[in-house]
Amino acid sequence: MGETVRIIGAPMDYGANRRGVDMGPSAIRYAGLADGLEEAGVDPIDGGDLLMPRAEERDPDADQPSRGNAKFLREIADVCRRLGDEVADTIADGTFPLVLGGDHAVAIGSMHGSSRNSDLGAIWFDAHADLNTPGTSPSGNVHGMPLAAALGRGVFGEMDWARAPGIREESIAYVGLRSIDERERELVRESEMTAFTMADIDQRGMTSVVEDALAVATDGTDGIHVSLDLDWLDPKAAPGVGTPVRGGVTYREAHSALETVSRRHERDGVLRSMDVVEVNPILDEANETATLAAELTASAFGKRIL
Ligand code: B3U
Ligand code: MN
Ligand code: MN
Repeated sequence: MGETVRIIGAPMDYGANRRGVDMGPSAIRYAGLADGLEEAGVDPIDGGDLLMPRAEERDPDADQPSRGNAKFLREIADVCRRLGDEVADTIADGTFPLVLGGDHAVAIGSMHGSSRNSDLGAIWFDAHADLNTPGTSPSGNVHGMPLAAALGRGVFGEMDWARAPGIREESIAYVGLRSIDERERELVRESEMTAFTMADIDQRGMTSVVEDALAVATDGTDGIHVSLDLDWLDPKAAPGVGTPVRGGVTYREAHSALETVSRRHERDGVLRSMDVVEVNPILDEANETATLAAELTASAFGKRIL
């Protein structure tokens, strides 16, 4: 057996504007995640789910940051702190943390935990830039802000601790961007991150783009975090997400991307942590999106056709 992968469920939907992503971990497990990982040659263990307070019992506007709007900030801060500890403990045990969301705000916890004792690059597979702050967000939904929080941008009040200790902007690469807010566009342009949009994938092909993204994220770092938001895919392949955006990557392109990551991992052991987020079974067709999420995760860990 190869490496041991610890599955950590983070059934959180406080960061999303639609309820349902809290069922993501359950749907991805049901879709055969553990079997797929075994077929990929890794040893999966299930760490269960983090406990979540119910949103119905909470006030979304309690503890707003002094500037801006970030709904359920107190709850998200609490979950991400606990998740960060769990991710850090998992790595300290010599085990690989695989975080199942939940909305993309869970990445605040995984990146914090994963970068506590090492320099970490990141690849962000997403339709969205997730670089809003409480001051720029049009929605107040924290799932549009995890990269800002992890980079220490903006004022997050209750969650100002969230800056990921070992992550630098220049070690982050986006792949597949296609939906960016007006003010966010400037933030991305002015940042030191590398942004590969859908247009780059159209022109150059997925494999070459992901190889470049890997070069960015591994340059001068100890390893990388991969964050896979299922809305990265075209809604035809992944209909069960909270914020579908048309014109996304195809089923084959997605597998090709994660296989490219796994080839690099086999060679250099670069992968440190991963999250798979934004699966919403309520909006799905026959658990199709969770099934794809499980398959893509197996591809990332080396499952091959032949
Ligand atoms: N950029 C928008 C929409 C959004 C971001 N991430 C998702 N949706 N999933 C926002 O609300 O920040
Ligand atoms: Mn996202
Ligand atoms: Mn997204």
